[in-house]
Amino acid sequence: MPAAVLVGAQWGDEGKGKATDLLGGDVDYVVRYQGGNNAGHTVVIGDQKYALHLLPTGILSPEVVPVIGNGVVIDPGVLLSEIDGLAARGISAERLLISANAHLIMPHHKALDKVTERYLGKAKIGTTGRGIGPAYGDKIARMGVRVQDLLDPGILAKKIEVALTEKNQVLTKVYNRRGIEPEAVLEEYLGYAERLKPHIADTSLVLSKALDEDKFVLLEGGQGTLLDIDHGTYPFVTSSSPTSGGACAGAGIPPNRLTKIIGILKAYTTRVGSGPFPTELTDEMGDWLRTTGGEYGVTTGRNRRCGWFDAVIARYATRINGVTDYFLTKLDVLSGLERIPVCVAYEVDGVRHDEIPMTQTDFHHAKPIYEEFPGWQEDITGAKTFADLPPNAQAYVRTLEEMSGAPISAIGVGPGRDQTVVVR
Ligand code: 2SA
Ligand code: GDP
Ligand code: MG
Repeated sequence: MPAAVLVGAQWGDEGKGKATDLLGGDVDYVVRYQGGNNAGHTVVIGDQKYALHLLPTGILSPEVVPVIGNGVVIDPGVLLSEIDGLAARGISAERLLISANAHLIMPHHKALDKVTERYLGKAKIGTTGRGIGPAYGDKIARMGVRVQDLLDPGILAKKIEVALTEKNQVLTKVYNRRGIEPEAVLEEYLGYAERLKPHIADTSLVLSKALDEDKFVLLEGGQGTLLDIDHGTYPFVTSSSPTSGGACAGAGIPPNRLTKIIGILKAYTTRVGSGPFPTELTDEMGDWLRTTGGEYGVTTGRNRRCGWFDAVIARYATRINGVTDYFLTKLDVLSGLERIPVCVAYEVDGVRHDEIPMTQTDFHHAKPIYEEFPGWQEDITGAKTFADLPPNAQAYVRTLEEMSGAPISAIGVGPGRDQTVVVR
């Protein structure tokens, strides 16, 4: 049976949480494959709103097994408080499986994330400050602490000791901060181990068996294509691979299991944190999109930067991820505009670019070339079918589909579970 990937096509916050939740009824496993509690996925069910950070969105569907894959970096304290928060609202995390190979975010990762951002000053990345980059850095440098180390107190103690011998030098000598006591960290993490033990599993094996048994596995990406460590706007990216290619490595399943790549595409563009953003609107129009679309960080509460739809980026996302279907979200936010500009190409120092420029230097100088499309005045939040949408909204969707190069199969017309128009 198939595995499907759900991936953000822009800079994150496209509405992946809602999209995963919608598919939840049909799937057996929902797997996070990268990132950590930098992610913020909002799901609205009736009058209840859930903001998930580390737990897969599948946690909200009782028949789904939620899985945290090996590619994720886990802050165990945050994970347990998220589990407790949901338990207080009557949602059980008993089914949760956590890969033994996933890496742990340690106190020094959070300290270093904050201090390095301060050190960069105006050149900062604008991270979420959750220790994501330093945790992945240690993973790649083979200095990481993994979930399975929680099961072996001797190894855990040694790994913490080795890591802090180096990191305390950096914290105290380079950044003039207080060092971190290894004994206190060990005690804290052994406490987490007790509670997390029943969830730890060989999740690659579990998923492989599930696929052999004809179960449906949904791989849920965090962040988005342009925040990918390789394919995003480096260095203004996150430290993992949200793109579909990263899904297999981060979940431990082979590429030939994937049958569907669902891209989540917002009807306009947002970005949170630093870095190039050609269609950004720094005027009242940008403020209007932020207010109307509720564009504030789910994890940090930061204002999201807002701008028009960028078809160059959508085409790029189609290509990099191999998108088979798009879910276009937040079309309702654009209701009421006279005309809607769409970026169709860039101009860089007098030269037209139909693709993202090869160098970041050029991308920083990219100016959008716009085409304008007529807007619609009707409220579309109650639309149930494509035919319910005003002609200009239908034409806007068809235009984005053509420019993106992959079919738009569903359209979001509001945050609620039932506010979705299925096109095909
Ligand atoms: P990090 O913390 O190392 O991953 O930050 C590196 C860059 O990645 C961006 N990033 C995000 N962008 C959009 N949404 C994210 N999740 C939250 C949300 C963000 C929030 O859902 O709203 O609350 O601020 C997310 N996570 C990481 C980040 O802004 C940096 O540009
Ligand atoms: P994610 O990180 O991709 O899961 O997205 P976020 O949850 O960070 O941000 C998306 C926001 O848009 C959330 O507040 C959702 O409730 C909301 N949302 C999702 N789809 C729609 C839609 O079609 N219309 C409207 N108005 N809001 C939506
Ligand atoms: Mg988000």
